[in-house]
Amino acid sequence: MAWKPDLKWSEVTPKAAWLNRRALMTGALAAAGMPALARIKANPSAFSTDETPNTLEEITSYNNFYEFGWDKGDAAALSGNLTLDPWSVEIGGLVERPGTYDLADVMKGQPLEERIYRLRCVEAWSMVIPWIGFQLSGLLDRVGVKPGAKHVAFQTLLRPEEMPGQNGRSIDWPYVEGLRLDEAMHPLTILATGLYGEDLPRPNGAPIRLVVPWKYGFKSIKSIVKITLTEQQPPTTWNLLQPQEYGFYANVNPTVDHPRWSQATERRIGGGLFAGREETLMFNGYADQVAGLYSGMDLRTNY
Ligand SMILES: Nc1nc2c(c(=O)[nH]1)N[C@H]1C(S)=C(S)[C@@H](COP(=O)(O)O)O[C@H]1N2
Ligand SMILES: [Mo]
Repeated sequence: MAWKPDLKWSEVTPKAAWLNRRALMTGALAAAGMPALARIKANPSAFSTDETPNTLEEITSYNNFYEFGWDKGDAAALSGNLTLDPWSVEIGGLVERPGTYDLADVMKGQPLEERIYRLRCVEAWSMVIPWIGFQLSGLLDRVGVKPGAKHVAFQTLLRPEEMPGQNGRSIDWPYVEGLRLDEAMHPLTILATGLYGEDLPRPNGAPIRLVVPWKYGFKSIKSIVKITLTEQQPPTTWNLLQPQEYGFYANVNPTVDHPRWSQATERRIGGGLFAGREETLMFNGYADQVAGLYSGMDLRTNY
């Protein structure tokens, strides 16, 4: 996959499509009864892919967000009432400065960048999303990681009154995820607070979510309220649910199939009915950056 420095989504997208998207976006926001949001100032990044991003419509209407239901359209249909303000994140465990930080404080001093990343769901579909966010490492450095910490645990908001899917019992809520500390500190790992130059839409995990582009999408936990530095590997929702199918690592790997389907290829959302499937790339195309994190590990057993 090609890497080009300093690309913005407006530069990799044909102008007409860009203008259409802007119109559509404003329309979509108005339809949802939301005021047009202020543009976020974010710097371009050398980590961005030059692939054409999916449309805002695609990115906000085809979602996995089980807190709102099991269908791809449930988050778009049912997340409109989720209260985003006030929002705070409890940061604790093995850190020097534990506490409950409100969202503005979490973001304080962290340089916002646009990161156009590939997203590969374990269900074998994919998108390209122009996130806005900052490196998780910046936040971890600020709160101060204590020497014994080896992992980072994340937790999504638990609020069944506003998240109807949480009234179902098939998942043990809240949704939890985790990373090894070196994965969390990797420059590709971001906390996203926006996309397409605006605040993060609710279906995508507003107001703040993790994005780890070389792992299957389920690792990129949405609507985070708690971050805990731990020594032990933390429990993770899909691993708890189906340990034979979903591991802790969940690195995108075309050579290790899911027990029920192949992971060798993927369907790009928006590619059209007759678009062919694309080859899935090792570490979702980020092998040059992250393969070293797993040297000496058997990726077949550590799936
Ligand atoms: N809290 C929470 N985070 C979640 C999920 C979820 O259901 N709940 N779904 C995951 C899955 S399976 C995927 S593929 C991505 C989808 O992110 P997107 O909707 O922004 O494309 O979010 C991940 N994060
Ligand atoms: Mo997913």
